[in-house]
Amino acid sequence: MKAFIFLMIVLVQAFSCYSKEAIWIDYDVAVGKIIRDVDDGFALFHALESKKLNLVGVSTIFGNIKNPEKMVKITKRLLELHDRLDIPVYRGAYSAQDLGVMTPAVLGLIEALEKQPLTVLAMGRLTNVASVVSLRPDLVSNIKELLVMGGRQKEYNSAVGKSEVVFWDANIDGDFESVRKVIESNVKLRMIPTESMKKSIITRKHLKKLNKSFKRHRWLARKSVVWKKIWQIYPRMKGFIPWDLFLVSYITHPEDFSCFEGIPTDLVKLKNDTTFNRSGENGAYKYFLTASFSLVSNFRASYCYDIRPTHVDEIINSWL
Ligand SMILES: [Ca+2]
Repeated sequence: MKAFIFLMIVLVQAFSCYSKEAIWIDYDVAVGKIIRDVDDGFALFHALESKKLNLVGVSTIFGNIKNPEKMVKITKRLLELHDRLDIPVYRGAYSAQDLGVMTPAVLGLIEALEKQPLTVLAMGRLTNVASVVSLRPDLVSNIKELLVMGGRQKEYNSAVGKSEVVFWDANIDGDFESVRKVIESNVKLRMIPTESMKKSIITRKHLKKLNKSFKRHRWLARKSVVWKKIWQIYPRMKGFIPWDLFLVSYITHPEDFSCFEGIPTDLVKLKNDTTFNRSGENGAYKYFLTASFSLVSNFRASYCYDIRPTHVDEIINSWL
């Protein structure tokens, strides 16, 4: 009888694992570091909180912090808070120069894709992912979909907040060569850009809720206070956009997103209208990852342009 019950438990666990969406997160987490974005932290939290997802692995990439090894440490802290240190974490590229280098992140993702199809969520520069599709093009078909935080429409100006900041697309601008490799791999690509997120912010109300919840939620709320204050000063908003969170929440709540499917997509030189000059001189022409039905391109992708206003409330409530 005991053996029968044990077998049933194993079968139920195996079934629940296979019925969940298998995902891989590649990110530049910085939550907990002073004056650094907390969004990758919110994304990992949602991946761990949701019962719909099976997080197969996590890899890190230069970006919010230069050293991806430090991000491995932060990730382990976040996994520990959820009692999920069983999930493997791999160090990725130190810079765009690592394109094509077999880092632990690249090897980890290759081995995971050899075992099963995965939805890959790219929340930082695309260097790790571009290395995988370059070194092992045979595995592109095992990437169910690649979600990227970035991109824009040709005709669209995505100014944010009362300061009307046009953010630079850090994940794209930080490594154009990798973006090019990814597009040319013909991977099934979905962009979740700033345009869709402009009204979806984490406010005091959300942090208060988290502060009344479990220890891990209180930790995240505490680490987000300074970041929220920065956004109040600039770009003058009541809260902050939790950018990367929406890659994970698209998988759990796709009905909340409005998207174009099969839209022509490419790296296109357009006039630089970003507020900061880090991605090229303002007014000069620079590359943007662009989606537009008026574009002539061999490549097609999906592009999400709006998120339901109640979405952030729903996601935070789903954790509690
Ligand atoms: Ca990120």
